[in-house]
Amino acid sequence: DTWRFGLEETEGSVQYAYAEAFKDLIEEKSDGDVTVQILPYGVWGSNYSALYDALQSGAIPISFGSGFLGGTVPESQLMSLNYVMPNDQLETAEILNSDAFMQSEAWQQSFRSRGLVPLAALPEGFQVWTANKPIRTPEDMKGLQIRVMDNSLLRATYQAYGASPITIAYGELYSALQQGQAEGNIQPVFAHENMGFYEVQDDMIFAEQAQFIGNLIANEDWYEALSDDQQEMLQSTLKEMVQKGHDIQTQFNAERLETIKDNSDINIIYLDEKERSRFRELARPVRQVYVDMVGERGKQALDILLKQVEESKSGSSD
Ligand code: 6CS
Repeated sequence: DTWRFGLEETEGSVQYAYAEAFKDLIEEKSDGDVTVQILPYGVWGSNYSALYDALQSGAIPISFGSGFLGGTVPESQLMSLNYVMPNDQLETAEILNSDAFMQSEAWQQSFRSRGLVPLAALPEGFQVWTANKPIRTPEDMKGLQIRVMDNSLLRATYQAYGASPITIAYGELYSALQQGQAEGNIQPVFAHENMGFYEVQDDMIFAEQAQFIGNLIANEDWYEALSDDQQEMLQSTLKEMVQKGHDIQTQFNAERLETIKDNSDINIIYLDEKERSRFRELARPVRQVYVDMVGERGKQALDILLKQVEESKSGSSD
């Protein structure tokens, strides 16, 4: 069997490194019966809707889906809420991949009702702002044309902060920033480096408002047609990948921050707790926006997540 695996990111990304480690494990465990074929962004195409369509049709039976997935699985915008997850990134990975959340009826049905199966969640690092001016307060963000992924919840979040969010395709973002069409950007550190975005931005701001979460998703018919042994092999691999995914993302983000510092004089700002609290307050009502937007099933998923976070060791970033 060949398992085609679609990525929203290019080579040199966290999704790519995750896919390589996943491929190694699956090919080894299957004794060569399964070959995993990695299809990065740009290889399958570059329009995310086309990737999610291929996932729904089964042409690409495994794929990541993240901030652009809201049109296909509205409930998936849960992963875009700010100041909800614990600040501890490994804990976030464990909560999102726990049976209590990942296997819950609410989360499973959100995807299954669209012919998909959520397999795992990959935190890819904190979402870090960039702009051509320092941002420490909502006033600093006022009217800023910051680029967000195509997702109503992110637009609502950044409007709540006072910005004027705009959506631009990932592949067109570098030139949009360079030409000033977009005035700010939100990415994990590795992506600011991997896509060169930092070259055309002056300030980089760590507000710890959210981690970037990639959803690993399978086509439902494809998944259900796997033998019991293959499903078990896949599920046990996903469990192993929780820690590995965390190791990959922390290493990538730390190394790429050094690369950015070495190659630019970008101004790096870490918001303190008091500064963060202003954004946190503004983000709070957006939880209700999520519930109003996606309805009861999404509310259930959010409630399960909040309960898990509450019970976690470090507590939420809220
Ligand atoms: O900003 C984006 O559109 C993309 N950024 C990353 C880091 N992964 C996929 C996502 O679509």
